[in-house]
Amino acid sequence: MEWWKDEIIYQIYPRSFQDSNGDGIGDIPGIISRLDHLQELGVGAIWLGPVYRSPNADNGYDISDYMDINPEYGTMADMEELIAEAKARGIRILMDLVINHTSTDHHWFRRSRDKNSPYADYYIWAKGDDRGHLPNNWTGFFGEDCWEYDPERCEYYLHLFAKSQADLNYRNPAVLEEVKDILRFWLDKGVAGFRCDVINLLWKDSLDNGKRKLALTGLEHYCSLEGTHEILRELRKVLDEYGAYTVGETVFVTPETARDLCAPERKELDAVFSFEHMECDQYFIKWFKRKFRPKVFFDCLVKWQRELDWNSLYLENHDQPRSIPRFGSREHWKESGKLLALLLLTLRGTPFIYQGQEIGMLDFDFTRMRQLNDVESKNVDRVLRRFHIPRKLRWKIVSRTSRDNARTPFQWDAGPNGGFTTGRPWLGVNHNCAEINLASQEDDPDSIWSWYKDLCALRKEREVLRRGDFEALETGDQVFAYRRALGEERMTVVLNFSDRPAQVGYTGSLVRSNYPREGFDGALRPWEGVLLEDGR
Ligand code: ISL
Ligand code: CA
Repeated sequence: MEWWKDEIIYQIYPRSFQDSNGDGIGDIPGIISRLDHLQELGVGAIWLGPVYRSPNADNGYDISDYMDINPEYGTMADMEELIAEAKARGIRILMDLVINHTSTDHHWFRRSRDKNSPYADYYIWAKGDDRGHLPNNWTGFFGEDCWEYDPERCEYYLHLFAKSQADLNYRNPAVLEEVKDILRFWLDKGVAGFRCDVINLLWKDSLDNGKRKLALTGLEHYCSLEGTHEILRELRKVLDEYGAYTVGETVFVTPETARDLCAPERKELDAVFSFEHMECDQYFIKWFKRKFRPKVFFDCLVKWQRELDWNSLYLENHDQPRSIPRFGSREHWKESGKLLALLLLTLRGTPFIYQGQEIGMLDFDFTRMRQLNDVESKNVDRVLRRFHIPRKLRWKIVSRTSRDNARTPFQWDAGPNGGFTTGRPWLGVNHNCAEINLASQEDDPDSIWSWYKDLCALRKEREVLRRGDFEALETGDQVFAYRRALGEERMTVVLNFSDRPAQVGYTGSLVRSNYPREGFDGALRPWEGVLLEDGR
């Protein structure tokens, strides 16, 4: 039935959505209490960040029990209630499937330390050489090397992410069977599918040295390899028994490699999250920022629209800074927030809205390293310190890219802690919460929130916005224009990504503008976006 071609998906970062018991940590009962918000927005599914048992070295992306709930977030009964309450509102739940690695607290890992245990080969163990060198020269995603010595087993284990996230060994067929059990466990509980964490890294072809690079040396030995495709096809058989949906988080994919992961006939994933449009303001990795150039961004979006028949769409998630200061303008907060919404909700694909995006939340406004929680930020700061980078520059690099930018608690109202908690929040609430919060936008028909609601409803109403073909009309230094077409229906989107006005030649009857206006005469104000209709 391909419901994901008609629905919008909302991403919840559980730790920061809504606290229900005053311990400062968002939780499942908190999410249940806010389901009406999501129903009002008009979303058809939730991608729920990891809520499994976890020591939280990487906020749940380090799982110690896949079939249990982190007590900080609630109980299994709470989780079952969430699934049922969401269903009652027509909202599906997608779980976050983190199977490239487990926490080193997982009982598989603890027992894997013993070479004679049945779990001995669940992870990627290797010996260093005689001179005490690491097994190879690979470097990990969080800026450090990716081998850790285990004194009990007297070997190193591979961790592409944090030290306590040990990579699973998919050469061992037992591991894949375990994963199938995890899938069945959650699908039997009624979840509708999974967002699959770094899913194109599962298969490592060898542990040979990699080509030396500034970052991620070794990538060619584990990124999007045939072994991974085989695993995905195996898992798909289980998923198909339930008609489940999967979107894979896939790093370093091109349209070609993405197609191999999600073209329908290959029976692997239903969609991927590609990163290319998130990389237009950086050199190779995110620590090296460059100026955002709209044209590069537009061309990238167009390329992906053209090359894949269907894919996921997103401008924000829990790993990326907020989109308004990045692709829009703080000075034109409301207009550019609405413009980005218009973009997200009129492209072809499944739109994902990240919590807080619908009210225009901005990057965190911390001033000191110790206010940050993100394991990645801390690692990178440590690495930069090792290279004697001065504190001020370190802070500049880390603060602009820290994943905590988008992880601050949801700003529900202007009360203490933005209505997120009555206690002390686990991560600071942005100081702008008196101005930017849901309550202040709810009764305002001109707010970012009202605009999101309106566009979600419009997309529901107009099939051309969901299923229509995409055709690029213009990718300029400032203006992006494209058309959606289905049968006789035509809709044109014209977006001005600039503080300066623009003049364009597109015509049609005005359906929406993020400024008050009657008809459309081709003159766009700063950060104005219009949706036009013709040929109906
Ligand atoms: O943050 C990143 C890009 O800006 C990446 O390096 C990120 O770590 C990568 O995209 C993988 O992300 C996923 O897996 C990680 C976890 O920390 C992230 O939160 C998750 O989205 C390890 O499980
Ligand atoms: Ca709580």
